[in-house]
Amino acid sequence: MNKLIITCAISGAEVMKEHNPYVPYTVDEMVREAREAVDAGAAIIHLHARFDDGTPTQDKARYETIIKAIRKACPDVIIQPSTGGAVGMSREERMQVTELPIEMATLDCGTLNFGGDAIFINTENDIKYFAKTMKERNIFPELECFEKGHIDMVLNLHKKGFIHAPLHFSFVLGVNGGMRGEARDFHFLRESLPPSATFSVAGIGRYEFRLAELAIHHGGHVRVGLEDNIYLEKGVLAEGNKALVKKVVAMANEANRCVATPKEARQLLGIKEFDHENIL
Ligand code: KMH
Ligand code: ZN
Repeated sequence: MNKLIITCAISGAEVMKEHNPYVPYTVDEMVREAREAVDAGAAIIHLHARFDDGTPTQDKARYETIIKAIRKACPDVIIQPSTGGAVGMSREERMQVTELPIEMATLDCGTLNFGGDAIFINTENDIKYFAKTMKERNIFPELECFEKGHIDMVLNLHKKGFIHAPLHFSFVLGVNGGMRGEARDFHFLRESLPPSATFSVAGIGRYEFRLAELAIHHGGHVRVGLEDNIYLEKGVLAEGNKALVKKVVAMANEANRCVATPKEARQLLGIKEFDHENIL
């Protein structure tokens, strides 16, 4: 089977140290969490910037500082900043990070309830704007889909020429207000993709490792990290992102599926060879 790409979502925008003390806020903490995740087997670091007090930010300068520091510690890793940011941010605010020379970023493909009165807004025009801007800036989008309608939106926009191949999807399942991450949900989404597409799963909370298991056995890729889940197992807090990555690596070993290096991940996804001179 193809090699397994492990993404680690080290920080998120909503999870706080009160939930798990390993959630990184400062630049040094971001570097620690990224380096340990990469050493454990992650090829991609999904990143939300924070200020030192934990406030989520899409501030370009803050991202630049964090990315440069991570790059120094992990020279080859794929760094994938979020353009989702935090609920309530404007699209201009969210897109600031794409003004930096980055190779990959998330592109959220639909609106959803996010609990209580919070709505994570991604209109069709937002998606077109994000896709166009990323294309112009040579940034490879990971297509975040929280339910089946988001996949259909991507396929429609792809057909109309707004989103270009290679199509790499991330099924983010188990968000309050989105689709659950049961086996039948996973298979329904996976079977809805064109054969040339690649996909990863990001299970929220208790879905993290259940979905990882399914993806490992069906040729998909896996995202884990404190953004999505703070527990190693029921009632046991993960001692950092590395613990979550190590658990997926053990699952992959058990299934005889090799883990991809960042270089191999670029080849599997169809991202250009890493250009150390021109990419942060
Ligand atoms: N924090 C969520 C509102 C992404 O990174 O692109 C959005 C999110 C998705 O986490
Ligand atoms: Zn995110």
